Amino acid sequence: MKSYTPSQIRNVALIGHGGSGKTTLSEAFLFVSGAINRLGRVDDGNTTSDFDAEEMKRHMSINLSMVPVEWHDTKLNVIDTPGYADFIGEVRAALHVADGALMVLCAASGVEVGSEITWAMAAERSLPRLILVNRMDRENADFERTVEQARQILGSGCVPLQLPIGSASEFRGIVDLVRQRAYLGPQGEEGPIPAELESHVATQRERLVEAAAETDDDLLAKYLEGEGLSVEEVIVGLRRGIQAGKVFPVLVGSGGHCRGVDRLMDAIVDYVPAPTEMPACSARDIPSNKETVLTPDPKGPLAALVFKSTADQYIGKLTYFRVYSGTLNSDSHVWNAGRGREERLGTLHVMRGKNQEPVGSVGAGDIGAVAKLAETTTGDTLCQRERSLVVPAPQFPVPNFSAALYPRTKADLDKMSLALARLVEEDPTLHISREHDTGETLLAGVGESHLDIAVEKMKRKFGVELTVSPPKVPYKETITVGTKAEYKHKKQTGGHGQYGHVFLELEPLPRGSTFHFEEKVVGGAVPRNYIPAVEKGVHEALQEGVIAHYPVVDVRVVLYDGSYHPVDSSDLSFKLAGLMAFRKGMGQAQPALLEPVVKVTLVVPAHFQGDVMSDLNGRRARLLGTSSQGGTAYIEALAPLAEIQRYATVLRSITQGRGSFSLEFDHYDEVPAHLAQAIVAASKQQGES
Ligand SMILES: Nc1nc2c(ncn2[C@@H]2O[C@H](COP(=O)(O)OP(=O)(O)O)[C@@H](O)[C@H]2O)c(=O)[nH]1
Ligand SMILES: [Mg+2]
Repeated sequence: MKSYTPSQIRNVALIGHGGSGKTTLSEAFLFVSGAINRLGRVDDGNTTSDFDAEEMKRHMSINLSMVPVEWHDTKLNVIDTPGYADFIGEVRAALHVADGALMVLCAASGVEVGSEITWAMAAERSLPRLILVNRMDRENADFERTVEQARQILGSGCVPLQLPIGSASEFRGIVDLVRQRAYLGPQGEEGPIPAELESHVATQRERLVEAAAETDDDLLAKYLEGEGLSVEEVIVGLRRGIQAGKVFPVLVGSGGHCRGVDRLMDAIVDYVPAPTEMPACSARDIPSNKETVLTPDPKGPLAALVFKSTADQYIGKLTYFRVYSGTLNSDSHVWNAGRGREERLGTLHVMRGKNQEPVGSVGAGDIGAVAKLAETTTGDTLCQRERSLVVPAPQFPVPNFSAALYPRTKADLDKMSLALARLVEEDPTLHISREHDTGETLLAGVGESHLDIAVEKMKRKFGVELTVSPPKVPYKETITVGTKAEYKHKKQTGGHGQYGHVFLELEPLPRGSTFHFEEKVVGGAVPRNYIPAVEKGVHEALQEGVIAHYPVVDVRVVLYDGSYHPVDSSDLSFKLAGLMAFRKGMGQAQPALLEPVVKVTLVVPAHFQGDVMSDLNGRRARLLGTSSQGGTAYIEALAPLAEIQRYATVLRSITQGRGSFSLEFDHYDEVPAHLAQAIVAASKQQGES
């Protein structure tokens, strides 16, 4: 691949709902630009972008992938992204390093949930956005309807830059409203605008010119005076509007049939800003801890941000980076500023799907990859040791759908933790934790399919087979009234006997106070040296309560009396006496089951608020507060963990994927009696099996 200056580069992410045709479009880019001579199909599992085994199997994108396209004198670093909600982390990463986004809409389905969500993510980063009304060849394709929807939902700045000629099976070509030319047939041959479209073209062009004029006072004055704007002026005006996030030009085409694809690539060149036109990237200078701005100067100080890492069983770890300033060279030493470590780089590559093309260097504004870095992971910055810089990292969604993992065999157990570590390194939206009370290894992800795919990956990539189940709820037990209990441990076998005798007082403590042990023994009824043994025994008893073997919390235990035997007493005897006395006492003290209660913080579109709250009601939740702002409702509630374990799936279905939430442990609370019985029964059954 040729080398390109920063002003010849366009970093553009394809975003949109799953199935809108992004991957097919990226394949069409390669085909039309002459990079490949055979057009792969998603359904045949042979596209450049969906190269991962899981993607090929499922016929959908799961990971972001790089599809660089050389178009005339420009390099388009197209980043194809998945559209399904579970893989939203990949979209985040792609948008973080893109200078513009191309929203792909299906002409038949219009604006869908995935379109809205990814659009909002691009808006959050104030990225310039173009829209493609794609799959225009499909039955029920409707350009006007889709544009109207886009104006309603995505913003009034959506304005057609092109018009389709015909639709569905009659879709023949496109009209470029700026240049007022038609492009027809598979080759996009230039021709006159069909007569029946002329008046429509005129009105739509007026709208476009107006949008262009509104971006600049001089242009607007000229426009209002009735002077026509030149093609150049319209382009300049539109560019300005697009960069300011006020104008979103709408194009049309069919990626599957390669229609309109050449004009679309022209539009990307014309309207997506080059790295040199983007607001300067701010970075932190480590020694001075001050913010500094980076310009995309290949001769500037090096700053390259890692936005994606993959683990491949053959090539090992692969690290994708975008250079914001300076030039990264093959076979060089760089500094990982955040970790304070040196990295040795081997050969740098330009990735196209899974294909690597070795390059000597990757300059400012461009994107590349390098294999086998030892110290660096997603979010890290590579720089020069003498100029330690950190570029802000992408923020990934916090995973809140968990499953417990069980290795199938001993061999799987041995390999499991290393493989999980690599899996998590590849995907920052996966988290591994160990739940202390239940002893389970938990894998948290964005949703159910996300975890399913992670588990399949563990098998395919790392040869580790896992069984997955919903996590056990870490219940606890406590007492609800005070009581006293006595226990005498006495055994007379031949030789040395055993003797330990204690009186304990048990008292409930407020939630969250765990356990207190005190002794108030008078007159040496229990000699000093045996008291630690009694405490140890009580401690042991706390590990498994009398209701269902869950740990016991929130009790105060006072050792207040007892007796001993000068020969037969020992630590062991007193420990056993403490343990048994506690168990006995707990049985008397109206023991209760406690469950974890979490704080749920929700952000949902206001019109779903009622449905969300009534569902929460059914989950024994307690509302803490609600507020709303600009069509968005914010809800805070407390809910038992047991009711909320699969909430990611639930909320998605209630809000059609538009709601989000986070969970945070809050406190333990008593399980209502009618539910406790079922939990005890289940735990007994588990103990027996
Ligand atoms: N008719 C038609 N089908 C298309 C077009 N583009 C993609 N498809 C089909 O739509 C489905 C989803 O396409 P894909 O590229 O995977 O969409 P993505 O999820 O946005 O990447 C596949 O079955 C494609 O063959 C198109 O322009 N026209
Ligand atoms: Mg795709």
